[in-house]
Amino acid sequence: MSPPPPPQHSSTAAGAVRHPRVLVTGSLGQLGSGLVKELRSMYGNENVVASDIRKAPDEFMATGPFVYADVMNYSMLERIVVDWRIDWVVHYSALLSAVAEKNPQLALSVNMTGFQNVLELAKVHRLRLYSPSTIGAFGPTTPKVNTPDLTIMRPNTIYGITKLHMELLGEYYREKFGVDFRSARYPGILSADTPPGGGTTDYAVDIFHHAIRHGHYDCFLSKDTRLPMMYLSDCIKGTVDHLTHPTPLPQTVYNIAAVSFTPEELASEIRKHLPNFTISYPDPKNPDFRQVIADSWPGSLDDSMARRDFGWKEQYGLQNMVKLMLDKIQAQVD
Ligand code: AKB
Repeated sequence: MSPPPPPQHSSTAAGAVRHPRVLVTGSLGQLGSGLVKELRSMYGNENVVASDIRKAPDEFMATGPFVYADVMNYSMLERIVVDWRIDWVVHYSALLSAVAEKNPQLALSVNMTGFQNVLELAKVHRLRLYSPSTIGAFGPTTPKVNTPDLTIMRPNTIYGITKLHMELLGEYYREKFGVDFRSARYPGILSADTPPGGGTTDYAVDIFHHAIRHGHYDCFLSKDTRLPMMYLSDCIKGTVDHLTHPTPLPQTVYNIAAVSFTPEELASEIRKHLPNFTISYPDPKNPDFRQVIADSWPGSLDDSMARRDFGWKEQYGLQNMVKLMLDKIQAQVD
């Protein structure tokens, strides 16, 4: 690995400011690539080190540093933190709900050991650490409507269990060791450019590709499964605002959400643009394994604390999000 260039500075009325150096793990995933782009535009390409265990596409290599980082390997991570003089880590490496449920052992390693490693590094090297949680951290006994930040949390999926472990351990390190740990519970994220990676909410992205390419979608969830969702650019903005908030926030973990809908409501909105679009659902007697996961999650979140504490506010609701998704995917096909 070549040595990093000197830190980038920018001038302000008060003098020179050194930008934070940020390491993003899992940066080739649905969220990571957008966040890396945004942070590079804010802090300079050299100050944002993207990492993953796969080869990066050319645009990553062209705009800034990219390193191999196996989050299960503590000393490898520590070397990156030291060599690149990292100040903040955004930890995106994780197995999502559906993939985790198929491979619980791997989910325990990646989601729990990986998080424990970055948390310990944050303690030792005084790093700010942002790692997202999820609606999956709730469970079947959680109140389903307008679910608050603090409520019953008894997840029954391996994904949810690993994310609740993350929330609690991060909070413990914050209180016990003063680690600046921040987290938000993400809903399902929709984006046209980067595919989601094995979640239960992935139907809400797949549906657009199928609608445009085939005019039909075989949905794996039932027509009335209501889940909280958000457009990617809102998620990135909310994450950046949370990550960069200058003063300590009263809570460690916040709900953030934008819109809630069912597959049938999404299909109806798509039909306003593509009147011939059709959708089919599984036989209720033979549900997909992801139905059980979705049924254990809230249908809507109360995110008023995030709105109050770091100004969280979405730009996209169902109508403008559907239009944007269709326009973007249509442009990819043309
Ligand atoms: C998933 O479906 O697993 C994720 C999530 C809601 O955390 N998108």
